[in-house]
Amino acid sequence: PGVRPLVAGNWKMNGLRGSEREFEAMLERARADRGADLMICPPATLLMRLSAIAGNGPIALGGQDCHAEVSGAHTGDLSAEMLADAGATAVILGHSERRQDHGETSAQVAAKVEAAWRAGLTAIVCVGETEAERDEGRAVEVVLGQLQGSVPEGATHETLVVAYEPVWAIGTGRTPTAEDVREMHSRQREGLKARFGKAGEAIRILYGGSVKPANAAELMAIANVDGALVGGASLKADDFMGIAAAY
Ligand code: G2H
Repeated sequence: PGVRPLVAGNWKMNGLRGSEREFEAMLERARADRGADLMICPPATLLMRLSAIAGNGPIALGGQDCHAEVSGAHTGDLSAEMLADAGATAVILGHSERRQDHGETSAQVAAKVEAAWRAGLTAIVCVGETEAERDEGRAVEVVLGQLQGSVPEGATHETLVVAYEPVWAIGTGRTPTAEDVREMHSRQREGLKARFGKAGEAIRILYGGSVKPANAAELMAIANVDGALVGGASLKADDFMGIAAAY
């Protein structure tokens, strides 16, 4: 109640300095009246540059991962404080690509969430079942287990956003049925309310996985879908703003 939907773009490992033009085009169009909060999560190499362009404008910035520790000998990693220092106000954590490619467990994700909170960042925690888990009838169990394990105590709508991304729908062009999405989001809402009480009602649950302008309005109209986490279709201003136009 009272919390605006969020449309967040996850650029993944895409984007060079030339992408500034695309971001500027998004900003330009976002200045018009809109019904959702907007965010772009570029590769970390672009955070400071996009932050300088974004100013206090209508598009917030986020990172795509952070280390659980504050600093130290962790070659190649970035701390939550570094992301905040570079202009991020949020960070995606536990994306399925990191769970798969880097073997991240829910316990590790939870430690990263704590680190994000210490740095004042909102954690966008991703959960989602694989195709095999869905076929075995375990989708709800897997997703609620990830949610329980990846989110520490004390979450509020200001510190936590959940992104439900069925792994088999990521970058594949396949999307679950509206009924599948409704069921999965409603079960996650129940889980959040059971754990966080009133705060659980306001925590945004985004849908992610092959969201595009053509399917955004239908997906965003489903109960307990409070926005979208958009991959491929967030790279171009036309597509990203076309999705934001669902609000
Ligand atoms: C899911 C999503 C964004 P895409 O990973 O996180 O990507 O929209 O390309 O399926």
